[in-house]
Amino acid sequence: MFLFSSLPLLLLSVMTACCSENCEEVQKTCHMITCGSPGINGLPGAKGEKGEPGQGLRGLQGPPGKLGPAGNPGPPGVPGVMGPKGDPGENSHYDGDLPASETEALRSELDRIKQWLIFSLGKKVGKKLFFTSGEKMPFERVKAVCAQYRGSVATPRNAEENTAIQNVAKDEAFLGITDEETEGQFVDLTGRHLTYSNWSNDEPNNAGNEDCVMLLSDGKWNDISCSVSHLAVCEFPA
Ligand code: FUC
Ligand code: CA
Repeated sequence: MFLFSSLPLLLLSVMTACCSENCEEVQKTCHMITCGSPGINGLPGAKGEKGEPGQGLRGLQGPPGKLGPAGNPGPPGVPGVMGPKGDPGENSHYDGDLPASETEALRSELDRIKQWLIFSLGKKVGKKLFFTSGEKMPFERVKAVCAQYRGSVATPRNAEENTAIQNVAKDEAFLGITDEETEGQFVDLTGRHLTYSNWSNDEPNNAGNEDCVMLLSDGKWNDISCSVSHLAVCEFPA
């Protein structure tokens, strides 16, 4: 009795175990046979061709990359325009009066410098200093050079000055004396008549038109052409 009533259940269990895999054919006939173990999987098929790009939305743009290295310095720029004038400095109220002690110190220092110059280069006679640049040039140029240094062409007013110029020059030198204005009337460069002269014998002779005067090596004077070149000797206030 138990065997008969359990038979359908037993059959159903066998069918379920056997038909849990694939095939309908087997399913159809399975209740008639005893099922074996599942087969081994076959080899993978050939790789298919690459598909078309998908239709999905693009992703969001990523964050900016890291800052790159600094570039090389550029060429210098053009100079800027000049700025406006600055404010007056702290000494703008200086009234020009140095303390007496400083004035005296400056005067003393200037005197020392003058003494060095006279000692090494020039001669001092009374209130005059005589210097030479050591260059020879025509008379017009001598006048220009002496004026450039705020002096004038050496013009002896007495024997002592004449000797001083002779010692500074040690060569033939122009004097600040001419008769360019009136032939035979020798004057200084301010136009004043001479109160001292030291002409060599038979001079001035205006040989071939001579309007300038040179100091000879012996200290005597000779009238000569203004266009020849002689040593420039200048005089300055001491
Ligand atoms: C004498 C001078 C002239 C010139 C000539 C060579 O006649 O008077 O100035 O130096 O010599
Ligand atoms: Ca002469």
